[in-house]
Amino acid sequence: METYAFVHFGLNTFTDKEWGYGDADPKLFNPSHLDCEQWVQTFVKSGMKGVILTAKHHDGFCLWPTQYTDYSIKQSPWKNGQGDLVRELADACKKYGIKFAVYLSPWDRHQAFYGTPEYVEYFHKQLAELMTNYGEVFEVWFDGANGGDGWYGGAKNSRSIDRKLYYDYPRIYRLLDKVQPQAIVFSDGGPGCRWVGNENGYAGETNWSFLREGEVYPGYANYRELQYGHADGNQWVAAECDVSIRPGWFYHANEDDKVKSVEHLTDLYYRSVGHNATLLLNFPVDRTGRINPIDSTRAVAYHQQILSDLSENLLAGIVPQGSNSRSSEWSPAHVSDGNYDSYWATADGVTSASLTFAFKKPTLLNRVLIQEYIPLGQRVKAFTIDAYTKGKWQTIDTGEETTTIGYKRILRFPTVEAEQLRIHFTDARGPLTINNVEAYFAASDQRNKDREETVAASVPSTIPYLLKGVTATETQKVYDQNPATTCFIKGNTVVFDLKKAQTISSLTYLPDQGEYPTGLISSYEVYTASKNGKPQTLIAKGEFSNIKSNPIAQAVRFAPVTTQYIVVKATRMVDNASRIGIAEWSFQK
Ligand code: FUL
Repeated sequence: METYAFVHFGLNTFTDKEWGYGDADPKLFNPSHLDCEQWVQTFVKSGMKGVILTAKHHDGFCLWPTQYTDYSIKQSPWKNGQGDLVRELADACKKYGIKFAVYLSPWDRHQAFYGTPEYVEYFHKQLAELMTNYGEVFEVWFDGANGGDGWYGGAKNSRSIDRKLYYDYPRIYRLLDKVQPQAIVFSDGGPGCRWVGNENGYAGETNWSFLREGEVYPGYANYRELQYGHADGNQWVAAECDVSIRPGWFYHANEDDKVKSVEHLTDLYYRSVGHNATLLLNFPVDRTGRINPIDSTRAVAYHQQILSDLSENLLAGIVPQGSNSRSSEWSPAHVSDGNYDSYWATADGVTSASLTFAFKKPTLLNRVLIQEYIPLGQRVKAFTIDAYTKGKWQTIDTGEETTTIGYKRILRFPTVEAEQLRIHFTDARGPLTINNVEAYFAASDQRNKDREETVAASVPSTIPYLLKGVTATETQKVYDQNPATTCFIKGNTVVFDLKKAQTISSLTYLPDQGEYPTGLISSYEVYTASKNGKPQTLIAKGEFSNIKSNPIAQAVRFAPVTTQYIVVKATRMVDNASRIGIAEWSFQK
């Protein structure tokens, strides 16, 4: 399906949170102009082939009138409690011809019995309800997050479950095989498709659609390897790149100026779809119940950009020369015949061969698209792209590892003028089966590889401060507006000296931005402090939700307080880290 949409919408939209604790009042859910057709029309215009809705997020609030809990839209003022959002979206999808799917959070911070066998029954029944009442779904999204803390019917404690066994997934798969056999099951390790190991929207340049069966589970420590897959895996679990068009998954008005740019989205397309993965682009529907115009405009413009980049296939109609062919039935002509089910194959044992396309006249190009015939598996391990210009062959430097291909690989490179183009497959797991090769000249040759880091990292400027017990050079790192520098502080407290008594009403924390960030605060308490850093009055207390998977800047707002000293206590650290890592920290009036 290449690209499809995600929608995060629910009580969090109205409480301005990323993870609800499970105690928010359902009456807060009251979109003024909810319009699922507006969502779907946006997706269609953005080239998306389907949509996945957060029917229930971690807070347990259900967007359909489930018969198994009252914690749902039934108790909201929206349509006087008579509405069914899942139905409205499913209907809109049918009307405009895209596919429909649901996200159902296994973790539920509302239910008192979360953690007991009774909850598992509840979860399975809810799934059955969604799977039998709303028509065909193309995917079922089981989120791997199980953060522990929650409201749990008022118990307000922390619960841990066995992530591998608790939810009884084998029984879920049996249900799905029966009622929705076509549905792809998403989770960290599949079995249908896998998380790509980041929430930034890209897969590795090397990306195998395999995992070693049974190895990956929610909470899997080496999750970053999911970007690449397992070269020696024995299970087909293609990568899906989930990313939000804004830093957060849910709508926050203060992110209106942080919607990803057209260049950024275009770049993500090349690094997801162009890296043998799918792109699952999230739209945080706003409080009116519509996709914000900033987001819809960007999404449509990004799609236009891709259409324009890849508009005229320069290889159409050129029959290439192959250095090997299994037989005439699998001739090289099949890679440019526009038919997905015909392909070029090499003879048994031939795992290295080339295809050469001769242009009628010297031709400018800067994109090459290659597809393997994946019904017969993913095979190519390495290749080069060579251009023949003015009497000699030269390998094009794509700036990427030219390793795997899979369903689709798209390479971008500085424009070359070529008389001939050669794809040299140098190594493969078996005979080559290539079904398509295309080449393009994209007029706008944008490559903004590091753009997402800058967008995610922008933190408002701060009123000046010193950090107690930390050198000036180290302190500098936390307010230099440079997300690449991180200050690490031993222990679990940080004391800020604002130099004089100041009135503040919010703070923003940007954690370490490294590829494997460390020192992430997941729960905090903020106090006014005495001169020597002793906590006095509690100002704010809460969690930095989802910080491990999506380490974006998070703001905390509180009643204005006037103080010179502030102490921040990390009451919980990701992976029980023994030091706090801060890329940026700021206080605002
Ligand atoms: C994560 C969740 O914790 C986030 O809130 C979001 O739903 C994202 C898509 O998956 O695991």
